[in-house]
Amino acid sequence: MDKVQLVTSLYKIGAIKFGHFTLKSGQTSPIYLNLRQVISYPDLLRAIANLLWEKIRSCRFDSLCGVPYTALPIATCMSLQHSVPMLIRRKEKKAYGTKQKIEGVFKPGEHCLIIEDVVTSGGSILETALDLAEEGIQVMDVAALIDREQGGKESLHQKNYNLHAALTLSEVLAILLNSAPLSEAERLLINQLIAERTHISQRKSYAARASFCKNELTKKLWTLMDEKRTNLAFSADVTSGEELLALADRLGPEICILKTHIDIIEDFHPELTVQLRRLAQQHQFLIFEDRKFADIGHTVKLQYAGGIYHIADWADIINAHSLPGLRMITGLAETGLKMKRGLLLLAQMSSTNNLLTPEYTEKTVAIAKQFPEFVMGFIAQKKLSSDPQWIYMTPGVHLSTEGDALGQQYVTPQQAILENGSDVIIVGRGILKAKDPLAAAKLYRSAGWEAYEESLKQVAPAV
Ligand code: 5IU
Repeated sequence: MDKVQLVTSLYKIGAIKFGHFTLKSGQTSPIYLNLRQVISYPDLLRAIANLLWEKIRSCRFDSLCGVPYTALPIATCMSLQHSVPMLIRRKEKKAYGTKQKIEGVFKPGEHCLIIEDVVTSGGSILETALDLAEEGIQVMDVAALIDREQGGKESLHQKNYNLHAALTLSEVLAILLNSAPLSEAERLLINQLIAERTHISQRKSYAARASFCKNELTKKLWTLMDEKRTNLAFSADVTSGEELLALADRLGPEICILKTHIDIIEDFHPELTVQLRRLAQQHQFLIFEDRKFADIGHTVKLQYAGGIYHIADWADIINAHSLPGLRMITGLAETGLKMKRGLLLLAQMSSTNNLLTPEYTEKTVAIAKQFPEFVMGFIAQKKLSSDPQWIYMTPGVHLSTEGDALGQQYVTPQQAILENGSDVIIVGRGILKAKDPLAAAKLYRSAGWEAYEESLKQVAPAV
């Protein structure tokens, strides 16, 4: 059963209704989604379980936990079909016996995927995640059938939970309008709701973002991305200068940024950086030296401007860990501002078991706010704040999300840009190890750009 058949069936059984309703969150709404009775329609229940499974099949988890009550049968269905163990969270405190809130067999540290039917504010999901966390069970992903697009996804994101919704309410409305046997009054109401929703675009275009930032280089980058129609940064982790130049020349027309690790070049010579700058000018991309500074202000200043690499002379963008604190940034900014450069702070990493906790990430965002003239934004796995001045660049992007043997974890361009709200995808081996790196770069470029264009169509309504 596809989404259209499912949504029209849900309408026919009265699981989607129009009128005047008060939701669990206290908000009122002209649309009511009540999936409790799907247990009376096994085909629908199975279709929902299948749709959800499709959304989360690349996620990593050891068990499933449905948010009580409506999602419990959905979770059960997925558990049975895919032989994944299930946990149940008690909603009411047990007055006798063990008093435990989580039923089922689990090991502390295991990953549990939460299943929900409809997400409004995300409150019930957060409660479930909290109870699981008390038992040492980690939650990274949440699967839901319908996202009402009322801020639930954002509040879950803030707590580092990824919401994978099979349908948004906007999609449900569009499907109903096209395919359901609606009454005239319902048709009018849905048209009105869609009209209200479409002029509040959630995402600003790259061109529009240029007017929000205080760092001049970020402005230039937004404009470059918009005009060149690319949000692809190529991570050229090669060890020969000649190969680096050849790649920069060949892939230059496809990318907005060339990311280098200059210290892995075995035959480094200052002429290499002169050539790189010439190619950056010719093909219109910025150079990002992925140096990850992480020392006291005095030392990073020397590392940035001096040594054998003279990074400040040729790299438009550098990055730094926020670990050493504010004054390290002052050390970098002294040189960087003079040269009209930009800094990205490392707010999150893509590697498994890294030590960058949500609290560290939050503090990193707070540090950035103190240096808006120099900090461009973040290296992160997802958008971290609604402030449009920051740019987000995501490494660990690959069309196959398999990861590598040394802890790299991948997301797809679609996940990075559309689901996680990032702005730039950083791709290394996905391009470098391809038989034809140019063809691969074109593929990543169009995947990244399509995801961006799709994200502009997403709307932030309050229905
Ligand atoms: N990189 C990451 N993850 C991070 C950070 C940087 O992969 O969290 I911070 C770098 C490492 C490498 C590139 O230079 O991005 C990714 O390369 P692959 O696409 O080949 O995995």
